[in-house]
Amino acid sequence: KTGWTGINERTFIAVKPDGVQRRLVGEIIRRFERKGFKLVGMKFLQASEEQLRQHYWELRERPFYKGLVKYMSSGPIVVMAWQGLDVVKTARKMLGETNPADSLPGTIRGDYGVEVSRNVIHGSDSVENAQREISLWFKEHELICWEESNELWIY
Ligand code: FUP
Repeated sequence: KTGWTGINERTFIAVKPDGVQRRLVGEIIRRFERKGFKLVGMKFLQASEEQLRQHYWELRERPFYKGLVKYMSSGPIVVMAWQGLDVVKTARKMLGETNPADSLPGTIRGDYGVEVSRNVIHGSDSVENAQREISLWFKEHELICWEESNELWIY
């Protein structure tokens, strides 16, 4: 578990099909970059229902589960792993509440969402779930541990 909390904490973020179709991918990446978090994994893919059933396993008894899996597999998504101090909790703040109607302006769902079932973005709700979700969506070699170069890029 060492290395997963503190400054090297990681969270799993996904731009949902509505977010991709509404061209919000760049805006979402921009917010995480400007906040200061580090991108350590990213893929564009159309997920299978099976993968989504695993991802949302904890919600399997909920009435919206079937529809959620269908919608999430209905089009491409962008899956990302972001790293930084307290990133799980901070990312949840940046996302807003599950229901966009309860989300303050300034949050991603507050600024871009309307409906709970089309809420633009997913973010892990705990460090444990972040670990589980990152290993569900990424192979080990797809996560890049990179450091800033001390080369000068501007002349
Ligand atoms: P969150 O952690 O904010 O993603 O919220 P949940 O894990 O409770 O729900 C997962 C997803 O299920 C939400 F992003 C949207 C969907 N959902 C509904 O469609 N209806 C609901 O009443 C609650 C959640």
